[in-house]
Amino acid sequence: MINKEIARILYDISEILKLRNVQWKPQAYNKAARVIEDLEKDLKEIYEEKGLQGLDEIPSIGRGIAKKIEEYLKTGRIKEYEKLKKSVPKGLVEIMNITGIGPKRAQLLFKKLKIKSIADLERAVKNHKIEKLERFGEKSEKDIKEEIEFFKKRNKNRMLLGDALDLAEKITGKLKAKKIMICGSIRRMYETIGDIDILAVADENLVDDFCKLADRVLAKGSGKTSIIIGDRQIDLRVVPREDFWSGVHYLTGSKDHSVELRKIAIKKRMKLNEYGLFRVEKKIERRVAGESEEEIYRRLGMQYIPPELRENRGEIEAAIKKKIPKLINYNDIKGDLHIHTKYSDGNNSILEMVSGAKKLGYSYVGISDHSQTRKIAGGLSERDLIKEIKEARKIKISGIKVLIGSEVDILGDGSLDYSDEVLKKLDYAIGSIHSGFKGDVTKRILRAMENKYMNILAHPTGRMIQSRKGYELKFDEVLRIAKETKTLLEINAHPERLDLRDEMIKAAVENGNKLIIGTDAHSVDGLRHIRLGIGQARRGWATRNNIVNTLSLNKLKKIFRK
Ligand code: DGT
Ligand code: CA
Ligand code: CA
Ligand code: ZN
Repeated sequence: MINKEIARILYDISEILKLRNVQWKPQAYNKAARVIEDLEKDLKEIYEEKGLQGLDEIPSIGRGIAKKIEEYLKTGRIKEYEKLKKSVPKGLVEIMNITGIGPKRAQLLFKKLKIKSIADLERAVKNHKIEKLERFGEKSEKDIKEEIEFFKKRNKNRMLLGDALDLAEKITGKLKAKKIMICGSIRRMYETIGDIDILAVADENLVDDFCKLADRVLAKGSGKTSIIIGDRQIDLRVVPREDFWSGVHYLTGSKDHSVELRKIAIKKRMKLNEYGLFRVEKKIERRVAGESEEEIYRRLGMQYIPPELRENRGEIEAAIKKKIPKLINYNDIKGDLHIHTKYSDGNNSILEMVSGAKKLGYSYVGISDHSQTRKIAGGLSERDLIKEIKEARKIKISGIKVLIGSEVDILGDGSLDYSDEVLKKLDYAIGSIHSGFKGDVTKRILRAMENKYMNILAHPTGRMIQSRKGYELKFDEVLRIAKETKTLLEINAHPERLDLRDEMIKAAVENGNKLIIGTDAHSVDGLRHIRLGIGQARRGWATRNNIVNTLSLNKLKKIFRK
């Protein structure tokens, strides 16, 4: 998790530099932070293997930032960062966590109202000081109030699913066990994770090896061992072989799901616990299931329920009626169409991204860089887009077809950020809302979907799991018009987005909308997050039929024609 720590510092540096009106550098730090976040390999490992050179070779990381990373790895701190932190009131960086407050507004609030913490800001809102400020006004004050509430509510102690899954796999990858499984909320692909739960049938040194990975051992025992890595807790439970699957079932939860199953077991004169399903007769218990999870559900008189559905949200009733659909599988995706390259704000070339997609076994891949209005993300002018199209059309790699699309901003009036003349040259267009969250976004989206060149609505709600609530949306309307105009709704698989979220996916599926899963990858490493999107699709009861990028390219192209 050292990557996460370092990325956070680089983000911080970027914010402070922005506050100090430094040009360009903030973007460089921001970009470096993002690359590091996406990186699969540990910076420490890279440094141990190849030294400073190794860090320098990471795309978007220049010598200067590489040296800072080295300093952190060696000393646990970055001097310049410590200095920078002292150069601005600490709270200013803090209040920039509130959506809608950037460096300019933060400075203004500090100058006019001496605001230097979120608490100060809250007080000012309460006393209606903000609405009187020039460049703010009543509406601003109300928005800030809402965003502060959102900021306070979000539980910063939970990890993003993507981070937790990476960490959990890193841990299990280093352990030797007869059987081992990541359970709990990760196995259910829940969007945020409290702690990591691992179940194993032990080999000799398992528990000791596990403890060696720890920064701190909380409890060590033959049954359950808990450790801390970074600021994260990982629980390892060890069970005898015959209890493995009943243990996996118990530890996968959710608790609500298990409690409901237990009630059903009792009605059938049975008992369900972490050791299996037992028939109770004259006080004698006999295990009737526990060899597999399938068996447990079968013996309870219901269909198997995949982990992603185990939230006690109607899945048990459905399983009794044999109404659990065949969910989309993790290997069903044939291509990823939401991909950024160096042309806009990505870190790899078109060729590198295409090769990366091929490695994942895809049969097609689509490039979708940002459009001209989105300048801070390196959005392409029409001329540059045409250049990109030309370059992409030249790429020929056997076994994978390259499509060229664009992630086009939906402008304030609902029009798209490129002329039809240019849109016509693309294989497909993704429409996105990136600004103007406070206006009537529904109206903009509806109008954009009427445009026959817009095939996909990206990250439909605009939320970021731990930092942004997203815009207000009349989702029913969006579903209706999307269906009517044959616009696909995206399940954005970026670890911070997961947008649409599970419940909305379910609503879309029930309404008969077509969906597409895209990673929004900004680097080759980012492509692997597709599984997070598939997990959300499964949590939303989606089958292969609901997700268009399970189709062959020919069939997909037919869907693109509006
Ligand atoms: P988290 O860690 O907050 O993201 O969520 P979980 O679901 O991983 O919850 P956690 O770590 O507290 O517990 C792991 C699993 O253990 C949980 O999914 C189901 C099971 N479990 C925990 N407490 C109970 C309980 O009181 N009753 C039952 N039946 N199962 C429990
Ligand atoms: Ca857990
Ligand atoms: Ca736990
Ligand atoms: Zn994107």
